[in-house]
Amino acid sequence: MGKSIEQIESEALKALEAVSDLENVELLSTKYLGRKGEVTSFLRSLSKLPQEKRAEAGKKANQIKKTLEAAFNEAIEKFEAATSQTGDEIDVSLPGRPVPRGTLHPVTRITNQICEIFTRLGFDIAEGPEVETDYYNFEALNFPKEHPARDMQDTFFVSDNIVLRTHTSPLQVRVMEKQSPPVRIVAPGKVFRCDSDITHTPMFHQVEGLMVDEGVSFGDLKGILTTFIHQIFDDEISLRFRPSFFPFTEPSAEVDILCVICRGKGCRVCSKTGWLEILGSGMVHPAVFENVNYDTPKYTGFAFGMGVERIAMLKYGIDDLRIFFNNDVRFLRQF
Ligand code: 2NM
Repeated sequence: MGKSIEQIESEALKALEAVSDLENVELLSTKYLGRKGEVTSFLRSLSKLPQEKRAEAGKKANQIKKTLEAAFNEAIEKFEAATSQTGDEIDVSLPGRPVPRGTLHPVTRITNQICEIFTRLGFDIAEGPEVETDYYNFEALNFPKEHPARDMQDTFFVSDNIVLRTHTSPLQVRVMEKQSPPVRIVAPGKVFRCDSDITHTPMFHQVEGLMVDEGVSFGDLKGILTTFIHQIFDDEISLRFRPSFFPFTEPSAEVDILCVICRGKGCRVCSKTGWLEILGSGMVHPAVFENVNYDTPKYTGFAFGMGVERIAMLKYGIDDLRIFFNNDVRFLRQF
């Protein structure tokens, strides 16, 4: 048989009295109380004792273990308090903790890219309220009273006369009220529609554009929009103008690009048509000009509108719209 538990105890307490720093207290603690320490080994060796001696010896040894634990803890606390008081442990040469750097949201990036292209073409950026009156959102834009967009099903009403804007066109009416032609603006921002499924979120982003002057023609519309699409996608991409209808433009045209996924063969993304709808456009309806007291037909103009998320999805190959808005950093960090 080796040392008795009493011997171990007195040795440990004597050694503890002799140490003068935290590091050595911890070494000692390991020597006696660690997994292979002397006290621990002693306790383990008790299983070899005959049954009748085991209980008493175990009780004694456990008491001593507790006493030693308390003594070591007290010593650790004493040295810890001492070091934190002197401040010796602060290493001023350590580099600071890095602050994680964020990235622009993909919708912000694409909005900026779109606006930059139009800025280079001579357009100004216009911004304005997200809560609008019925007049600016619908009436001034030639939406008849019975138009489906003016239904509770499609528009968020704040009150009878106040809505969350369903497009950024009301801003263009506000600009035209204040400024005579020539006008060349793009209006980026949030818009709201009462709609929610895989391809629709109740809030999304639009960029709309407007150009008004003497002699602005459908040819100008085609030229500006063709240049824009070539710059935002690529110079080689094929596009087409397809007749359409909007209350605020006449004639109206939808602009499609050849499907970036299947190059026109037909696939799931383009619903087997080979084409992807990118934006709506048209020559501003004379009724809109009359509402802002523009001299029609002296002045003519074109307007267009596009969904930013849709363009971001096509550019980045994203197939679920909702991923833009659930704030998963694993998605957002990729941009
Ligand atoms: C579109 C499509 C066609 C548009 C019209 C106007 C305004 F104010 F001049 F009347 N702003 N935006 C317009 C025209 C928007 O979005 C699909």
